[in-house]
Amino acid sequence: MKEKICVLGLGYIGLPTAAMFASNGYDIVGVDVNKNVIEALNEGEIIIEEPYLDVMVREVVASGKLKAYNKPQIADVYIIAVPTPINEDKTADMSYVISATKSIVPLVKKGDIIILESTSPPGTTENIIMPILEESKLNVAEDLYVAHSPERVIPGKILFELVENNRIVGGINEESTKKVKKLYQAFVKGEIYTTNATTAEMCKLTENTFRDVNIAFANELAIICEEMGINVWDVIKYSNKHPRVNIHSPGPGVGGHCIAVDPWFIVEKYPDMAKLINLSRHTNDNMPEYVFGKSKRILGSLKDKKVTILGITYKPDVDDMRESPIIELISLLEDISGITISIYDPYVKNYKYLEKDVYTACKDSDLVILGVNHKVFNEIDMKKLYDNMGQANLLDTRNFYIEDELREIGFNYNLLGKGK
Ligand code: SAJ
Repeated sequence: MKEKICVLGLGYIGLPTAAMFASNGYDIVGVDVNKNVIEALNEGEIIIEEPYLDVMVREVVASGKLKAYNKPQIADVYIIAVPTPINEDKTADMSYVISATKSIVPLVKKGDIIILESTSPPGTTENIIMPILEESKLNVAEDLYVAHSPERVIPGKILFELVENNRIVGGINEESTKKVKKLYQAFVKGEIYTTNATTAEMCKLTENTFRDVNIAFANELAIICEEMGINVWDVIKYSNKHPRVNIHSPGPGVGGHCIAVDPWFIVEKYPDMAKLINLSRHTNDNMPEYVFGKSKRILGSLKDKKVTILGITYKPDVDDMRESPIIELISLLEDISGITISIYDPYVKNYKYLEKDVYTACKDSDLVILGVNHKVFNEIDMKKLYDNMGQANLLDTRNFYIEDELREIGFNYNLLGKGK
């Protein structure tokens, strides 16, 4: 008999996980506090965009394997996949994890499995989840199996990566780790590595912090190379020919709900020790401001100018705008008096300044900023775009264009990380 699973939180991680277990024959109850999510799901619909997820959800809802509710239902396994957003003061907001855990206290029974999937500060499983579960009057360490098993999937490839990626499971004891590993083996084809709960929590944070620190290094190089009058993209390209060097790419900042957030969870716990991590976060957070400054330098002044932005999502080829650094850039531009802002992003359906057509967006523009390198931007007729602009200034923050081609058309081409 397969266990019945209750998944709390039907967002970017909870929903694909629920659908994946359901399509492997498990009975799943999905729980969310958002009425729209539940109503849509019970009709077989989803309200987030993720390739193939709609098809999978439609199938498992139609077959009765996945049902959504607004409150947890009795089950054998509870997977907590609620958000852990960041507070104003850069500490983790654990209120959703706490209330989700509290909501299952009246339901848990001896032998149940409780898994925290939400990315959380180190110590959460032992210091937050376990004490709440104690309120059930069960002996948590003996009667329940509790573990942290972080997801590592990348938006846009979630279903593929859920199956193929290696996974970590960290239990509060060996029995918990074993049980949870066995459960995920239902669909995970990658290796499942086992450890303790706090190590698993720290691994998840470390992976994203690794990216953040490396991106900060690339961004710092970009600023230095610009000052030096050379091209950072060449420096990185040639340095990466060394067999043991792999420098990341600079850009207008780091977005998304992981890399820009997770390092803070380490800083929060060890503020005096996490110096490099803290500095890297600040370096990356400062990039929209740097791009803003470069835009000002290109035009002399942004006052009364028209600026067009191509791409506002946090990374290419997705519709996801969470923590997008381009949104921060837009808010800096908005403070300039008399400025006109227009945006073209075929992935985004609803946002201010959005134009449906790229040439209209660039009409009479003084500066085009490439914010995100969506592949579809290759289809833009750059000559036509040039003809539409007022002054043909272009700022490429992603090393997307071929400089010589744009210069030949007549553009004043500027590249983030390249000095004059
Ligand atoms: N970026 C750069 N330079 C780079 C690489 C990325 O500026 O060299 C920027 C991107 O433009 C973007 C941001 O960083 O704004 C993050 O993008 P990403 O595609 O690298 O990562 P995410 O946030 O979509 O997903 C990450 C992944 N983590 C790692 O690669 C270590 C994913 O595997 C995690 O599951 C996910 O975070 C998560 O949920 O934690």
